[in-house]
Order: sequence, then structure tokens, then C-alpha cells
Amino acid sequence: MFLGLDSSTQSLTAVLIDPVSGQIVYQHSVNFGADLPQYGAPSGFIPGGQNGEVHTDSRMWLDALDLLFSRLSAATDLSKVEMIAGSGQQHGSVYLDETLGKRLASLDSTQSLVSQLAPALTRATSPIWMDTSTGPECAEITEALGDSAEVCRRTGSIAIERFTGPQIRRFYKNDSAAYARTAHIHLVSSFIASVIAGKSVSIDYGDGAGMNLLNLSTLAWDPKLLDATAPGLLEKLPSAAAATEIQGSVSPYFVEKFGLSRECRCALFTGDNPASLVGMGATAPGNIVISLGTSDTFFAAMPEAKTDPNGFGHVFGNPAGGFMSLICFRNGSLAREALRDRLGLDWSAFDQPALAETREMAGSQLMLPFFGPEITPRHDFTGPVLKGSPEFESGVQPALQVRALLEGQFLNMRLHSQWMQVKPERIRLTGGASKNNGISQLVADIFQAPVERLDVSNSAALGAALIAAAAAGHELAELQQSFCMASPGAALQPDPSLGPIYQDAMSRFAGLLDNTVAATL
Ligand code: ADP
Ligand code: XUL
Repeated sequence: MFLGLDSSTQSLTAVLIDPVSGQIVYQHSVNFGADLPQYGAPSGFIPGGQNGEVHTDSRMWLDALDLLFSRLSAATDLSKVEMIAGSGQQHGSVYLDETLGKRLASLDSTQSLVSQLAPALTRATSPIWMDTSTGPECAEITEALGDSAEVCRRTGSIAIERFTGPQIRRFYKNDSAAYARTAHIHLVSSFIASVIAGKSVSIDYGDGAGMNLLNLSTLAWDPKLLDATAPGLLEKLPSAAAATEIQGSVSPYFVEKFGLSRECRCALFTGDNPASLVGMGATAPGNIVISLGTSDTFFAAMPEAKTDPNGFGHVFGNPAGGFMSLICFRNGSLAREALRDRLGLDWSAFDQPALAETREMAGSQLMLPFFGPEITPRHDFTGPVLKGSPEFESGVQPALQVRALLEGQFLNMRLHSQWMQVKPERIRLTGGASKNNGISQLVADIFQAPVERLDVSNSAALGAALIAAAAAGHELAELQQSFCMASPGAALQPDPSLGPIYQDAMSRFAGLLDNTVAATL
């Protein structure tokens, strides 16, 4: 059996798979808010941060590991696990002193992880991906490199507030003594992997690319970005490596305490998005994953590291080799909910009658679907912008408003993923809104590609379990065939007659966006 772990914002999840039967044997989550209330983080982070700061108590992740493994060992036979891999929320970082190696190598299974490892922390809390406090540091890093295009060319993303490099720079500027005491800077993923492996392990290319520090051409830390970020940084970072690289055996702590086998080995941990690409069965180019969650994300495998000339999209390593893109849209379900509530509808009314009865009007009325600031495109919108018939613009036709909002969201997604130059052969749709038939059909029509909906609830942890099996020699493509297939006949086919209509609508949408942004600059 193979174990995949995912340490996300709100929970730590385990998925245990048996590659021979093609079955998930067991899955379980520790919820940080509910299971570890002593950390005061009901949604996985410390509420009330100032100036865009969003941090988490790093010790919470250690207690979550002990709790998860104690529950796993009570529910399953962990001695059958051959290999462990995992993933973590991206960009978050953990800061530790020079005692880390010794502490990891001599963990006492009669004590807790937190009591033995917390004394090594040089920064009490970890900045996580929701943090937006590093605007000045992003500007300084960009300035040192010349311009944003240069940062993007090297690392696959412009300098981004939540990315680890700018976060490290802020720590160095605000507390240089603690920075100087720091001997190891880990990502959430590599920190947890290090605990499990009993030694400080590498950062994988998938998660490493979310730091504004990894050079995508050399797959090594970029000297110019290291210099622009903080002094002496190279010595504090683990090396970068492929996710499937085996790190050795699991720490004796987990053998003695939870009954893992001494032969059980560990692969590297990656970011939750790269792991989801694996868990959604989309590591080969041509497959697109669209996740319609709180925010919407669009990700896809890319054979080579092309970058977004506009700087909105990101490039990460693909755990199966090559690269992947990730584009995030802030106004996802939040915007759909805002319109739903404004019109007093429920989700089923989005499909029937709203979308059904406005079919003839496809692509005719345009909405810039932003109820607040957006990151793709990066602009402080203050509300949606409507362009069409006078009735539509006056907002009196609820059904047409729904259609225009959803069309606007997916036209915006199609427009801002064009830089990848990938023709989607198949879209795998996931996230809360993928349950909606009308929304799912609209995705097929706008992208002119079949849409499959996968019933995979823990795609990152499943992806991690598949990475573990692949590291042990199983064929990833075969694993994905067994674990990540849509039910037969479940694909929604695009209506080809809508192809030219949405092509034209996308050009008009782009024009409206350009004019609106220009008018408010
Ligand atoms: P998260 O990003 O928090 O993991 P989920 O992927 O679980 O989010 O999606 C949750 C969101 O899905 C809810 O906030 C809700 O807006 C949306 N949602 C749930 N059911 C439907 C539906 N039938 N139609 C449209 N949206 C839905
Ligand atoms: C990606 C990002 C988020 C986190 C969530 O850039 O910030 O998707 O990985 O866990």
C-alpha cells in the first residue's frame, strides 16, 4: 500500500491506496480548527493579522501529524505501507535553527513531535499563501532583477506577495537576528517530509517553483534572486529535486510509535496543486483541470516552461516531469454567490431556468464578472461591468444576468489561458460548482472541449499517494487509469454551433476589459 498526505490550509488528509486492486483503502482528515482548537485557528490560520499578514502556528502541523498517524494506526495496518509521499499548501514557510538535523535524527517515540521540534523554530509562526503583506519586498526584488518580466522569465512568475522569496525577505528585514539564527528554511511540504524522513530533505520542483527563487531553466536556486531576497540564503535552503526522488526510510519515530515498517520509504513532498494535477489524472498535456471552488483555478500540464507575458499565470514543476501552469481567479464562487444572493435565486435556478431559457442569447450580452478586486487580470474592480442591450444593462433580466456572469467567468478564463498555447482535448472539472450541470455544460461550450467530472474529493492527497506508488516503480499512467477515471458516458460534449459565437464573444470581452481597465487607471 502507498500513503499520500496533504497538509492543506484547513486540514491534514491521508489517502491510503492499493495499486493492485485500484482502490482507495482508507482516507481520513484531521481538521485543524475542530481537532486542534488550542491553536486558535478555526480556518487553519491565525485570524486578525495586520497589514495583510496571514500566519499559522507552525507547531499545529506537528500536532496534526501525531494525531493523524495515531488515528491511522488505529484504523489500518500501517506496516503494509511501502512508500509515503505528500503535498502541502504552497508558498508557506517554516524557519528552523541548526539543531534541526540532530533533533530529527534522534526523535524519541515516547515524546510528541511538537515537544522535540518546536525548540528549533526561529520564527514562531509561518506565513502562508493567503498573506499579502510583502508588496514592498516584491517591488525590491523586481527592482534588483530589472523588471517583472525578468523575474517571470527566470522563475515562471512575477514577484508575488504570497510567494516564499518575498516572505523570506520580509522576515530578514523585520527580524534580522532571528533570520541569522535560521539554518533551514522549509516549505510546508518539505518540512513535513523532513519530519517523516527523520532528516532535512529537498524541496521538489513543483512546490519550489512557488518561491520566486527556483530558476526553471536550470532547476536550481537562482543566484541573482537569492541575492535580491536575503543574504546567505543559499546555505539555508535545501536542494531542489524531483518529487519522485526517494529520500530513504521513514524515521524510526513512526515505526516505533505507529507501526510503520522499517522498510517503508519516503519520496519527496510537492505542492498541493502539482499533487492535484496527478490526482486528477491530468499530468499529460492536453488535459486541463478547472476547479470551481471558493476561487476558481485553471491548471494544466505543459511540455516546456512557457511563461505568461502578462504575469498573471504561474509555472510550477509537474511531478510527472515537465511543467504545469496554474492560473487563479479570485472572483470564483464568491462572485457566483454574490449574484445568486442579489437575485434571490438558488443554485438549481442557475441551471433551470436561467441558463436553459437564455440559450438563444449565448454570447450576446457581456459582463466583466468581478464583484471585487481580481488577480487575473490584476485590477481593483469595484463591481461587475455590463455591456449589451439597454434592458440587460439596466439589470432587469435575472436569467440573462446569470448567463452573462458565467459566460464572463469562462471567457475570462479562456482569454487568460491563451498564453499556454495548449488546445484543451479534455477538461476535468472539480470543486463545488462542478456539481451544477448548466455551469459544466457552459464550460464545455466556451472551451469547445468535452468536460468530465471526477468524483475525487481529496485530489491532492490521492495525487501524493500515486506519486508514492510511482516512486516505487508503478507506472503513473496506469495508476491514473485506475484511480482517476470519469464514469463511462459521463462526459459533457460541447455544442459545435456555439464555437464561432464564443470566439467572437471572447474578442468583444477582451475589448471591453481593455477599455474598462484603461478608463480606471
Ligand atoms: P473550496 O475552494 O473552499 O474547497 P469547494 O470546491 O468545496 O470550495 O466549493 C465550494 C463552493 O461551491 C461553495 O462556496 C458554493 O459557492 C459552490 N457550490 C456548491 N454547490 C453548487 C452548485 N450546485 N452550483 C454552483 N455552485 C455551487
Ligand atoms: C497557489 C496557492 C494556493 C495554495 C492553496 O498558488 O496559493 O492554491 O496552494 O493551498
